[in-house]
Amino acid sequence: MAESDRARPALVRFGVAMERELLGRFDALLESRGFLNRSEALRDLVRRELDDDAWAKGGATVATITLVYDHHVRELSDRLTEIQHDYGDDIVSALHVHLDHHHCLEVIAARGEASTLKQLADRLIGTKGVLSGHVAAAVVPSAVTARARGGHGHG
Ligand code: NI
Repeated sequence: MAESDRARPALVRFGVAMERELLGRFDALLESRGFLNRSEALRDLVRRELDDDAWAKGGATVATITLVYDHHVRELSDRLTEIQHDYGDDIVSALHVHLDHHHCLEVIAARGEASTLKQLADRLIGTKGVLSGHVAAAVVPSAVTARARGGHGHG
């Protein structure tokens, strides 16, 4: 038995009734997105809904915040750094890429309460001069967001 098979949680089957026309549109969507089957596509949809729900309600989440900005805008880099220092306990890591002479890309990884991470994201993305901002959040088991951060090995 392969390692991945052993780690996979048990699946429960259930029937879904759907209008034929709706199902046809769903099938077309999952084909265009490269899903292997309806179950895989449904699981993906459900996970995304749960992520959005936790993000909306303030549950424990991990999130990446992506920013693109022009570092020549006066004091913008300083302001973004200052905001990140206010959330030092929640930010796990930050990646900074100098895209060209003007533009910087920053990807910030954070974990904690969704309400706190949302506030952080809103402040960063809302800072004047930020050209593009995006948040991707995911629900994780509570152990992952706990303050005691042991980490784990891969392989
Ligand atoms: Ni830069």
